Amino acid sequence: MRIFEFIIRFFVFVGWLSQCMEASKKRIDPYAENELWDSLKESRIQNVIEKNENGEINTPPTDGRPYLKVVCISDTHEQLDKVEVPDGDVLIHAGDFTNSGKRDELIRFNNEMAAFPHKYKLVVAGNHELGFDKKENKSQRNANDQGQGTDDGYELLTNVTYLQDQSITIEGVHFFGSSYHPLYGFPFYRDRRTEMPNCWKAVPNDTDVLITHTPPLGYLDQFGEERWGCKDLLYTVERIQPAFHIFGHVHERHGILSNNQTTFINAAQCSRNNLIQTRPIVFYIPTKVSL
Ligand SMILES: *[C@@H]1O[C@H](CO)[C@@H](O)[C@H](O)[C@H]1NC(C)=O
Ligand SMILES: *[C@@H]1O[C@H](CO)[C@@H](O)[C@H](O)[C@H]1NC(C)=O
Ligand SMILES: *[C@@H]1O[C@H](CO)[C@@H](O)[C@H](O)[C@H]1NC(C)=O
Ligand SMILES: *[C@@H]1O[C@H](CO)[C@@H](O)[C@H](O)[C@H]1NC(C)=O
Ligand SMILES: [Mn+2]
Repeated sequence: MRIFEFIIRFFVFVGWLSQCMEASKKRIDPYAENELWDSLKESRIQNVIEKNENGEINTPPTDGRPYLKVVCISDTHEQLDKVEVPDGDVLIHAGDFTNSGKRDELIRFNNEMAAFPHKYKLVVAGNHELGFDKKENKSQRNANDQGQGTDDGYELLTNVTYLQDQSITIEGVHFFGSSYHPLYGFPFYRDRRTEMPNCWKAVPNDTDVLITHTPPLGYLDQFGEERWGCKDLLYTVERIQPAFHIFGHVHERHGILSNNQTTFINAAQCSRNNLIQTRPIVFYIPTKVSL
């Protein structure tokens, strides 16, 4: 009897041990730029901006100037139907609308987007849109994701404006969208040291609203003990000073910060375990077209 109990306990122990070892294999980015941020943050402004019950973070111009109402969402992970999307002029999705870029999910997303009343629908891909990155080195893809996704899946997104290193001007307001990020094992991953510094050179200097999947370093980018944000993106935003920078990617950092030049919006809708838990973020921006 005793021996039997011992054997059971032994196997329970072995099971626990192997679980611990599995957890410790969790990939930590050896090039995460936490220490760099520690040295930068002293000289950076980070004011927390609140949203009201309608998700709005500012008000339309009060002097009668025309404006766009822009609604921001990100990281809906195949649950866009569970998000209450306010009406507006522009709807922005900053990536991760699927879990693995499945064809059926892309078609569903396209149809769901078509049903929204917004005149303009701007979409960038996230790291979960497998097959969207023509330059991906697929041998580096995470084991679970090998062979998944839809090559050139963005071609199915016929009811939205898909932006991959591209601009669109809406009533004089310049939008630019891009998907690169430094989280390895996924599409649009680029090496922090050798590739990331070149990734943002295409961002036009006159961008008013920048849309990326990743946050910039230090702004709503902390995942556990790692900072997933990109330092070169931070430098680019600080140089260009767009009025708004929209992103997602780090689910648990949904929120809004301002450095008094740019308003940073992490519009992720999902929780860490991929369930919808937040609401869209809304801002108003004056148009540059005189009537
Ligand atoms: C959405 O896309 C589908 C497939 O391309 C197309 O048949 C449909 O007409 C589009 N819907 C709208 C509202 O544009
Ligand atoms: C793709 O990744 C593999 C594994 O890291 C590497 O050996 C190979 O050189 C890479 N290919 C290219 C074209 O960079
Ligand atoms: C932005 O301005 C800089 C400095 O004038 C210039 O070198 C760069 O080419 C511009 N970038 C773009 C994308 O136009
Ligand atoms: C940034 O803006 C806030 C709120 O308007 C203001 O209190 C603060 O003094 C500003 N900081 C700088 C350095 O301009
Ligand atoms: Mn995501």
